[in-house]
Amino acid sequence: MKMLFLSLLVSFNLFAGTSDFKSHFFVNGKKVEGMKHVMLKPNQPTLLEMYFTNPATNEVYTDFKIMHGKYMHMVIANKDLSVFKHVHPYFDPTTGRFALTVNMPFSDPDNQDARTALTKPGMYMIMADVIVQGVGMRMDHAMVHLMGRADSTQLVADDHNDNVITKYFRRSNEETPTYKTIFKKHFITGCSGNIVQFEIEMFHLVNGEYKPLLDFQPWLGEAAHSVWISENFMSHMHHNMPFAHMHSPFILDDDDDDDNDTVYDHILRFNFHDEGVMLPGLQKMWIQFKHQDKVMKIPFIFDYQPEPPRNC
Ligand SMILES: [Cu+2]
Repeated sequence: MKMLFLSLLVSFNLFAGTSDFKSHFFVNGKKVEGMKHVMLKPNQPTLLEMYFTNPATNEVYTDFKIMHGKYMHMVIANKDLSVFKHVHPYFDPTTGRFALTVNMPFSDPDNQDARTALTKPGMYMIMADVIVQGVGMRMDHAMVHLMGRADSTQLVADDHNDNVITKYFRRSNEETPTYKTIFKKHFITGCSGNIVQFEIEMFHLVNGEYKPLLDFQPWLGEAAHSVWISENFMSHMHHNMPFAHMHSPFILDDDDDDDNDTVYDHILRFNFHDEGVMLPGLQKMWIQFKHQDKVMKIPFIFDYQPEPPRNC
């Protein structure tokens, strides 16, 4: 018998500037102060650097915990959510500094997004999360404006039928789609918010037939990662950022035949406990997984109308 492990509630909200944590963010050596943004030319090699201090002692934190295979996860998204990049700045333990030069090619497969991170004009939010040893998970963000004419695209919900979105995707080197996805979401309204569950069935075209996709390769320790951001997220950054980062773990074979099989389900499952963080309205969510040595990125756009939490 295979035992299905429900995905753990491995999700978190974005909060910045706590009493034990202050972030210092630099773009091309220039400090980004508070809510101000930095003006940049698109497509130029751009150095992003960060370090973090304890405001009580002014000490620089140098001890970080690896989470999902990396010391830092960074998401770069533009205002209309047409651009989403997920990269991993490099950590120098002697100085406590994290750095990544974007708009440059990397051979690192976990930084394949870096080459095209800041290319399209418009306003961007750069969001970084770390775990400081002995302090906990902390996040911060900085704003960057890429000069030029920014043509914004309106979010439009994906076609759906009874709340189910069926979408097809292709690999960048292919002409026609070879992936089929069936996206479902469920809400459970509780006392302190909503549990939002996403279930995404994955299929891959094999010999002209869509077969359940079972050969996910581990990417950053999980079967898949996802990031969910609400429309107009930039106008809400003074509060909790309407941003969720979720993971879908591998499902292990527990048939006790000691062959140490790992059985992969073709359904990705992501959970988020929304305590009023996400904004009602349109949402965009990207799932990322590694398949046939390429990290795939698949977006979904859907409506979300959370119920007010029950008083109990
Ligand atoms: Cu990451």
